[in-house]
Amino acid sequence: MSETHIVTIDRHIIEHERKHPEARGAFSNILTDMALAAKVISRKVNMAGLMDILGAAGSENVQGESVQKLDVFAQDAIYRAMDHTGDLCCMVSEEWEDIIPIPEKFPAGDYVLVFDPLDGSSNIDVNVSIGTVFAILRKVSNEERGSMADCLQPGRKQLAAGYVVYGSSTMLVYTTGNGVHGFTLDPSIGEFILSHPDIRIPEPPDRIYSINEAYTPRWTPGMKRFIEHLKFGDEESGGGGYSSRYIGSLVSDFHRTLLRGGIFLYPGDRENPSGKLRLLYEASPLAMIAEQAGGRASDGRSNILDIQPESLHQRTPLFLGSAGLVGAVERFLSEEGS
Ligand code: P6P
Repeated sequence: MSETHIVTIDRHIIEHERKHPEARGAFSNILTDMALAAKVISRKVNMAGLMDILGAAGSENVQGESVQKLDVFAQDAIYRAMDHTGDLCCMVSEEWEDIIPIPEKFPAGDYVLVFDPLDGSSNIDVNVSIGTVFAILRKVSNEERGSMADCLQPGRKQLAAGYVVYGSSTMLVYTTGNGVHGFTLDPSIGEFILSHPDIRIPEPPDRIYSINEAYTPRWTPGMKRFIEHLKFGDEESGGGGYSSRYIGSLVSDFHRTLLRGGIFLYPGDRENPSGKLRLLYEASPLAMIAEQAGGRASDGRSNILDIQPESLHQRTPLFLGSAGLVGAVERFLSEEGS
């Protein structure tokens, strides 16, 4: 008889909720609703290649339905899974400039959902994996329908964080602070099945670094020295012999880093000192997952999870992955002239 058990994400969430006697179920409902939205998005993303046949974005498909851009579709799918449940007081999305309110006709709850509905959507046209990133915060204000203070919380305050990677298979990976767990979608039964329990970033990590080297001319001296160290440094100092892997899709590059180890880097540079990636709904959720899996996340000086957000869409440099490598890049950047 096989030793592996069949555990759906819904069952896993319930079992983890039992570890928190104070939990009232709303928190678990949000995770369950996120898994539902992920199934809806996965189905659409996997049809992306047929958009031209079924109707490209902005046109009508053969059924006469207007076809949405996939990131708008993903935004809408998450919103409609969450707006009526009474679990959230408000939401923050990469696709929406301001705080997203819960409609007055629905009850408001005690949690905030922050998310990037479909990161890397420009990769869809070339069939490269893309992803959804999310985190759940507890409301801290007395505002029934949430406030900026409820949204602008440091990553340490996240109760849960997760991502969905729409790749050769669709996987949902999440943490509630008790380890990192990965689920693979079986589309034939519409269930996310536990496939990667208790994910830990391997030690020693694979010698992989992930950065867009087209920006080398804009890097600080310390950044240049670190990449040179990975390529040509001596073994004793932990350098040399690294391979470069860069998909250009954050969730995919992070998913590989989580499972194989190594480091993902999106530094600030002379033109964009804060880099490109967003703190609230990209860096902080992935930082919680990395730390729960034994890794680290930094902006080059501070742990990502300790950064107090000042605005909803603020950007941050991001160094993410094996703790030893994140510590090493911090040392190189702190040296004179970096
Ligand atoms: P660059 C995709 O557009 C994205 O937001 C992330 O998914 C990815 O990590 C990054 O941008 C890639 O940026 O500047 O290397 O093209």
